[in-house]
Amino acid sequence: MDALTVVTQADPAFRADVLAGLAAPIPAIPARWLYDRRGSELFEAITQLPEYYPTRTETALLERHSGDIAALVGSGEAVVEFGSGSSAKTPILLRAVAPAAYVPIDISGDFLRESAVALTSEFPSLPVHPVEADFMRPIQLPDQIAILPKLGFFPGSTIGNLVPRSAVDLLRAMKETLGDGSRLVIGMDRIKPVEVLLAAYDDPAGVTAEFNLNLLHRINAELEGDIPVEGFRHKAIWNDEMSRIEMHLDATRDAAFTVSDRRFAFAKGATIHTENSHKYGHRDSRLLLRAAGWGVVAEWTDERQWFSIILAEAEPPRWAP
Ligand code: AVI
Repeated sequence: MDALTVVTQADPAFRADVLAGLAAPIPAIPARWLYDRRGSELFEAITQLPEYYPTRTETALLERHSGDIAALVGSGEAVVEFGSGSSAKTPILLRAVAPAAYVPIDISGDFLRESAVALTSEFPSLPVHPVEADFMRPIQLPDQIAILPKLGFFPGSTIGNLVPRSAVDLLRAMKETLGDGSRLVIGMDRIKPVEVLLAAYDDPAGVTAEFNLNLLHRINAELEGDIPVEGFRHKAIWNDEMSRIEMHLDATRDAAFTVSDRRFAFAKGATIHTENSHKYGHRDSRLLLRAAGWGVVAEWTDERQWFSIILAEAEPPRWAP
C-alpha cells in the first residue's frame, strides 16, 4: 500500500446490516446506508429535480403557512429539529416563530456543524445547541432549554421512509424527547397518481438511479466488496397494498460476488430492496400520529393535495374505552 492510500474504517453496523441483508430470503439493506457523503450529495440533487415534487411543495407550504403555525404556537419556543437543518426549510420556520433557542439533532456531527454555522449568519442572536445523537431513541435535551416550551420540526416526509411500526416508535420517541404538551410540525407526503410518484423516484436524468446504485459502490469501497455494479439496475415500483414507493436494485444478469470474504450469488432478476417511501391518505397520517400519542391541531395542504404539513400536540395519556 503506498503512502497516499486512504483506508476508510468500515462501520461494523453497516457490515452487519449488509451481510445479513444480502443473505436474507428477500434481500434488503436498511435505507439509512444510502446516505454516505456521495449519497447525501445525490439526494440533494434529487430535491432539485423537476419530477421530485416533495421538497418544492413542502417549502411553498411552509412559506405560505408559517405565519399560521406561529399564530398557533406563539413565540419563545425551543425549536428542536430532528435531522440537521441543512435545508432551506428551517429558516422559514425560524423566521416565523421567533424561537428562544434552536436545537438541531443529527447522528452526523459534520452535518450539524455545517448547518449550525449556516444558521448563525442569518440568526446571529439565536442560541443554537446542536445535539449529536440518533433521534430514533428518546434523547436528553440540553439543560439550557429545560424550561422552554418545545416545538419539534420533522420536515421532508422522512417519516415515510419507515415502515408503520417503526414510524410509530419514532413518533413515540419524539414525544418522550419533547415532553407532554409540546408541539410537532411534521411533513407527510400524500398518495397521488402513480405516474407522478414513479417519475419522482425514477427520474429521466437518472439521478435517483445513481443514488440507489451508489449503495453498491459504498459496499465495494468500505466492505472489501467486488459487486459488479453494472450488473444491477435501479427499479422504483408503487406497492399499492403497502401504500409506498419501493426502490430496488435488480440483477440484470447472474452475478456472483464477495463482500467481506462472504460469497453471494444473485440470479438474473433477483433484487435487493433498498428503500420504502410511504405515502399517506388524509386519515392515514392522523392515525399514525394518534397511535404515538400526538393529536392533530391543524393541517395544511397544497391545491393538488400532494403534500401536507401537520401541527400536532403531544397528548397526556388518557383513559379511553
Ligand atoms: C429522504 N426521503 C424523504 C426521500 C423520499 O422521498 O422518500 C428519499 C428519496 N429516495 C429517493 N428519492 C428520494
